[in-house]
Amino acid sequence: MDHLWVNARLATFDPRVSAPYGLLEGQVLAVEGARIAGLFPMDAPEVRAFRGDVTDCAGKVVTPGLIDCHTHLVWGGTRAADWEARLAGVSYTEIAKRGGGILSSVRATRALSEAELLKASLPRIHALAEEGVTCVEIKSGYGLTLEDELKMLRVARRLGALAPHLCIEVAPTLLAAHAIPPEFAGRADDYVSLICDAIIPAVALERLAEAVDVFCESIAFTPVQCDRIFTAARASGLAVKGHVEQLTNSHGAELVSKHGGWSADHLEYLDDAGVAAMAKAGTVAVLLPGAYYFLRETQKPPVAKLRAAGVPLAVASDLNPGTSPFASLRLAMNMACVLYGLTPEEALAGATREAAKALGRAERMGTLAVGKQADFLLWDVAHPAEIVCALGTNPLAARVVKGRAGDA
Ligand code: DI6
Ligand code: FE
Repeated sequence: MDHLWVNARLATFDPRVSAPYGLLEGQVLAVEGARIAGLFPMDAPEVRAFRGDVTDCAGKVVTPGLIDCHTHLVWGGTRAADWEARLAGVSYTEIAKRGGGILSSVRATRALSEAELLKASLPRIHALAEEGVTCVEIKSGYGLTLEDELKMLRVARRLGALAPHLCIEVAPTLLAAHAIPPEFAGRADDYVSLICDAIIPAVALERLAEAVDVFCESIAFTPVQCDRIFTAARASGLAVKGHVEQLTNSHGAELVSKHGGWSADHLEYLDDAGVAAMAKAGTVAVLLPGAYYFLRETQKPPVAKLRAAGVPLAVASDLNPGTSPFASLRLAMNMACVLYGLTPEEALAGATREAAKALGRAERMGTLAVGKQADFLLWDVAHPAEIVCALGTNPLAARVVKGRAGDA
């Protein structure tokens, strides 16, 4: 042990701790290098005998670092005009069919160099970090050519290498199957072949992504096409996940589960068979209430059924230029409570422990427990639920990543 964080109220989110939030009062968090080495009561002999660095948490609530397990935070351009059109009554689907929506972000993203794209993305990742995000998933999907998808993933990788001053881990995901690019209009299967035969192998070779995502939807890719993509992903050693049942039910969650996917995301139109398949496969449900809110959707994901079936519930921002244009995981957690009926404890678990599962990082992150990476946050709050409800101010007092403290 080389550093003790004393006088802490540890919201561990460790399922072995039965108190709400896994809360342990009056604790010492011991760090050795980049790992959590122990959790002790204040009067433990290990604490009394310790002669190294000590930080007094002064009774602050300490949580695991927040994990935003679903974002599209690298993009060019703006979709403000799309938003105006949607507010005036034009649907997301209609805008997409007119060549707007995702394809308008594709045009703007293709036009930017890697350096310009990095510059455009920096304020977004900074905003997430400032409110406590220590690990963020970033998808490609606004390039839709081999070169432009690789460009987006290289930007994601560079954003993750901005440590030590930013200190955020990036989990990159290939989402080449986000929309059918204009040059493949009417030839979607040919584009799927390009994804399977060229883009996935290139990304795997350069280790530019950990997982492959798809938009399985009436306005995007069919389950048969997504099945081909998942098969290619797994053959290249990549994990799979999917945007499924967001606007309609295509049985995408069953497909993701069949491939042992990390997560099925959105899920507004999920049916009972989808819930059962996810429960059986251990696939995480990633709830994205920001997109539900911005699309003024009225169909909610079947949260009660997912909970009853024991499907892990994660919460993410879905930060993207179209359907969820805000860089705040705290706001997404708040929406998960107000709009979807999660408890604040479930929302926080969804942005820590369950989000880690959705990124294949459950062994290393997501709870305060011995052996986990020492990513944790000190919050100036009297109750953990304040992290989720007290929006507009930032109660984050300190941020520790891999054992190293930075400014909040
Ligand atoms: N569903 C979403 O909510 C995002 N992608 C997706 O497949 C939206 C992306 C966008 O509109 O730019
Ligand atoms: Fe998304």
